[in-house]
Amino acid sequence: MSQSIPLSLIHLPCSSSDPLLPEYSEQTLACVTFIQSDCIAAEPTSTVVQVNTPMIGVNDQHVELWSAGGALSAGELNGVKYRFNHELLFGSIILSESAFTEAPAENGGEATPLQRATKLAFTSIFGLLEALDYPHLLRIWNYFPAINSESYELERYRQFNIGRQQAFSACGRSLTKDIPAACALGTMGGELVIYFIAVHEKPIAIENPRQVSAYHYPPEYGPSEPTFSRATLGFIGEQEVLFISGTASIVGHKSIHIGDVVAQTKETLLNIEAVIKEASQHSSRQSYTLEELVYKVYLRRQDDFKAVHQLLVEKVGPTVQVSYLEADICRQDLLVEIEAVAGVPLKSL
Ligand code: 3EB
Repeated sequence: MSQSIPLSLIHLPCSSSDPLLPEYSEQTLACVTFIQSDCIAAEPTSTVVQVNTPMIGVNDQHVELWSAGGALSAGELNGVKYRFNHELLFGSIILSESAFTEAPAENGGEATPLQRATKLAFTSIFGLLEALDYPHLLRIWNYFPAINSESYELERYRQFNIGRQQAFSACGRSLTKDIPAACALGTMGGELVIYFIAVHEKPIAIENPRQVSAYHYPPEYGPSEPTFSRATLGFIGEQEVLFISGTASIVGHKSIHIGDVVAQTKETLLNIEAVIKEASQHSSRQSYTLEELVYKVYLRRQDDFKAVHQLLVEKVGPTVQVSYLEADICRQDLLVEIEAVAGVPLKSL
């Protein structure tokens, strides 16, 4: 069944005090807000996801509306809230780590609260996807506080990776094949917040020839490898979409240009170019270009905003579509991470 109204994105300015226009809210899969939450009209029918990564730049604060055509249905299963049409499902789960501080019965308290929260989140998501028959995770966004802090003698990002990988294994999913595009960022505080898009049709997972696949990172980056692909090419009816994972200044498996945000951004753009080149080889349309992408840039330090934006304008073009968020990158030595999407029409209201 083909879908005439595609998956699309609306950037709704926060300056507008108007409630969401009804024609948008009916088609709204989710409203993602980056802390400036007072500007959203929290529609009882729409799913609102609040991510505590403040938007940088005073003039273009916006919320992100994901919308799609067709009759949308909504529900909640095992803490996962979702909305879906015939072809895709948008879901989110928010878990408080404080609910996981009791020692687990099965393994003598070995698993940290974050690890167990992560495992439960992913297990609940996979359970929903099985139940509703949207088997393929296309893209998943992961956010939690203090990502670089150490607790229980292990960096929290590494704890997250253990829980994520355990859930993939427990749910019978491959750790290296057909895995989703993703990002994992440190927030300013609050819960573990995860949201995702799942589809019926099997996506094509894309890797970057300049980088070791994250699922093959050597043990120096933690006891469990991160379970994500560099990008996914998804098929939603007639629509082809490209989700590029969070991308950083990593070549091979090493962080490079330590301390130099401009050089890191240049290297990141080279990585994104390599990923879109790979994706284009699997695509039926003309090659993807840097110009057509919609970017989200995560900066460890707000003050780097001007230099990074200047570089993006230079490398991508003056019409670059980009939002900036303050967040901690999952390696202590990285200052910037960039994700992007193509094939999803963006309307800026
Ligand atoms: C990297 O390439 C940088 O753990 O889901 C990027 C995208 C990164 C996704 C994840 C981590 C994740 O390793 C970090």
